This record gives sequence, C-alpha cells and structure tokens, in this order.
Amino acid sequence: MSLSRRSRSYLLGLFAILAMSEVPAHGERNQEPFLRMRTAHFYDVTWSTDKVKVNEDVVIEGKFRLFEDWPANLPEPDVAFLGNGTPGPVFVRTESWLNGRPAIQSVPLKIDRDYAFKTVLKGRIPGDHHVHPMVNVEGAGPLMGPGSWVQVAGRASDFELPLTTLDGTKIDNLETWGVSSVVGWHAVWIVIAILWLAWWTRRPLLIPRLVAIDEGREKLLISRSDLMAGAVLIVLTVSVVVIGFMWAENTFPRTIPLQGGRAVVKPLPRSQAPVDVVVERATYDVPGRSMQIRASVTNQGSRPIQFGEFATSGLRFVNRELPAAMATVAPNYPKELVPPAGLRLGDTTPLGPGETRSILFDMTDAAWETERLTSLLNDPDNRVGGLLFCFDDRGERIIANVSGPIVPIFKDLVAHQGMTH
Ligand SMILES: [Cu+2]
Repeated sequence: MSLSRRSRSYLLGLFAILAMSEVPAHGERNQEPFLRMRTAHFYDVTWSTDKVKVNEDVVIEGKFRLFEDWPANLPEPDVAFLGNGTPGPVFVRTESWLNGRPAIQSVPLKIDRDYAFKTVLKGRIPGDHHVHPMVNVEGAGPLMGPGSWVQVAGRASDFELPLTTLDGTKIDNLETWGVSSVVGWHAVWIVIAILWLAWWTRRPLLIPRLVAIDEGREKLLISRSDLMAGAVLIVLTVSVVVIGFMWAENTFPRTIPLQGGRAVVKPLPRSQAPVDVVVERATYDVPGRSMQIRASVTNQGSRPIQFGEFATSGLRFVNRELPAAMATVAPNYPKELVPPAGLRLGDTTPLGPGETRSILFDMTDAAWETERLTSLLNDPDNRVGGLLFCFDDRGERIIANVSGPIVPIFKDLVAHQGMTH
C-alpha cells in the first residue's frame, strides 16, 4: 500500500503549508464571545518592550473595566487574581499591582468599575511569546486582555531568580533553592521502602501464601526474623521522622506559611461627566463582516463630545478622523488589534452638553471573523458589549458602556441601516 507519487507530493505540500503558516494565537480566540465582550474590557495596555534577554524585565501596564452587563451565567468577580496570559512559564511574574496596591493575593473586584494594573515579567525561556494581561475570576476562568509579541533572547540555563528572605537569608536562585534537600529526603524514604519490599519479595509470593492460608498454616508465613525486621523498621522510621523534624526546625527556625488571605483594592474613581448609551438596534451583517449599532447617546457632561473608539474583546475600532483618538494608539500597539477601517459614524457633529441624539456606529472588518467573534450569533444570549471612548473638546476622555442584543443579517441583499439616514 504505497502512496502514489501524486498524493505523496500533495501531502508534502500540505505539510509544507502547515509548517510555514504562523500560529498566531494560543487559544485566546477560542474563548466564547460573551466572555470576551462582556467581562473584563482591557484598555490603555502597554508593553514596555518587545525584546528582552533572559533575566530582563518587561512591564505590562494598563486598565480594565469589569463590564456593567456581566453575563448572568458567570459568577461575579468576588475573587479575582491578576495574572498574565503566556504560553507556559516562559516568564516569571516578579511584581503585580492593582491601583498601586500589591496584588500578590486575590482581591474582590467591583462590576462597572475600572482598575489600573501593572505586572513585571522577567524573561525565563527564550522564544517569541504572545503576552497578554489577564484577570482570573473564580468560577469564570481566565479573562484575557490584548496580546503582543515579546521576544526573549539568550539561554534558558542563564536564568536566575535571586532573593533575600525576611530573615536575611540570601537565595542565589529560587528555581533550584531547596531542591537538593527535597531530593535527599525523598531518597532516604525510597531506600527504606525498597529495603522493606525486598525483605518480603525475596520469598514465595502470592499463590504459595494463599495456599498456606487455605490450608490453615498461616503461622508459617511470618517468621521470628520477620518480626525482628518489622521492629527494626518501626524504630528506624520513627527515628528518621524525629531527626528530620529536628533538622528542619534547626535549619529553618522561622517559617511563614504561604499567605492565602484576600487583599482589598479600591476601584478607580468614576467619571464625573458620564455619557449614557442606550442601544436601539445592533446588527451584524454576516457576509459584509460589519457590525452596526444605532444608539441613543446622552452627553451628561458640560462640554461637547466626539466619539473616538469602540473597544471590544481586545479589538480597537478607532475613529481615524479624530486626532485625539488616534493619539491614543501607540506606534508599537499590535496592528492586528486595530482594524484599519476603524469606527465610522453616521453623524460626526459633536454631541453638545445635555444633548441626546440617535447615532449610528459602524465597525466593519474581517477581524470579526478572524477573532471568531461572530460565533456570538450562535449563543443563546447573543448580546454585544464594548466600551465607547468619547473625547470632549479639551481632549478629556469619557468611557461609556455599550451593550444590547444583536441581530444577525445573513443576506447580502438586505439593505443596511444607511449611513446617511
Ligand atoms: Cu495570545
């Protein structure tokens, strides 16, 4: 059964394509859209560098808002933990901060509030790694922010994690510290276990012993020397435990258990000039890969505002016509997360103080498909969620929540809600 030449070359070609094609993600796109659109919205995320050596730091900073329209099927973020989404332990997180407070422990977080985070990651294993900020919520799982590529250069064997403990003990490398005593104590117990097993296995085993019991001669099975060996082993085991305890107490006189308590972090203050967005109709045009949201927007502030960005699931639909909004996109921000057409508005006149107007927001891009967000149309709860970034005439930013049910449009021929209506 040999493959024909043709099918062989076909297979080779297929493998070549598979080998060449980049694998750009590590699972973040497989998260359900409701998880990505209606839980933690990350914004202002920055990566201090895209290239480090082993032992060098990359600092990830930014903010996230826990969305107002939190999915009903998820537990609320009463226990949350700040982490990082990376492919395995390729970095070591040496610092975690939430609103300037240490976030080493889990914290309860509040829905519809914003938090500023900072994590410091130290390069450990060389390679090109996609690095995301992440919040783990008990019961809801990991909520990922946007990802950027960070290259770690050098050799993994050069990695070091030195530390000085509270009592002044200097640890050269936390990666290997204490490993020898763990191995040593395991070895002691393994030797004892092997001796004990060997003592019994050197004699006839299961079947002869069963026969002896069946014949009522079980007294033959345990000899005087067996009893002696058992007694020696009891004495040896108890002595090893006592000696081990004394050794540990002596070597490490002060030990503090891992701290399992909860920290408390206050959310960032709310905006003083809120913008209210009430979604009137949201549609997703499946063939056109276009999301359109018609919403009634009320400016409750005292200055006119314009709309600069719609952010959802790490994607940033930025209004290219608004310089204040474009200025927030750093040159090194991952390009694939900033769709080129951006946010287009049905009406670009600024919204005056106290004014309410129905405005059409248009976000058209293949990213809806490539980021697999369109599978939200198959959800039993198909609601869209995101943040609308508004800018007043002084460039001040106000962040509004946008959420509502979304209706798919499957036919190309159906008229869009016109941009000019
Ligand atoms: Cu990623």
